[in-house]
Amino acid sequence: MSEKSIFTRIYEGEIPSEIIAETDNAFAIRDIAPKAPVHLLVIPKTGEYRNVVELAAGDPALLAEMIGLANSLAAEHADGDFRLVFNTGEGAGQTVFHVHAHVLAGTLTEESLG
Ligand code: DGP
Repeated sequence: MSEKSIFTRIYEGEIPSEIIAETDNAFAIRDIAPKAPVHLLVIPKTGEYRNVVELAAGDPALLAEMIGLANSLAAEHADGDFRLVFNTGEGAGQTVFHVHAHVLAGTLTEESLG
């Protein structure tokens, strides 16, 4: 069995981080290194999908649930507009291989796109 991801450890309470919202199958935290005024992560509660391509093929309803949660968060924490980023693969900057969406809102900078 593969090791638990950092996000599973956060969801299970092993690593402290405030869960700011959740749905049946996904939860949200603040990114530890924000790249925009609002920078949240929307994460499935289980880590079986490594990236968004695997998630879209394996459980499209969960992907839709994550997008719905991102939309609610953007309405609550910003003016409702948001950018959704799924880094996919090391070459694209993915560091945690438990699929997650970056929800970026507020005034975006060049850095927030990188
Ligand atoms: P990515 O590069 O797409 O795999 O993004 C992983 C993000 O996870 C990165 O922006 C930083 C964030 N992150 C990593 N460890 C922690 C943590 O322990 N707590 C929180 N809140 N965020 C974390």
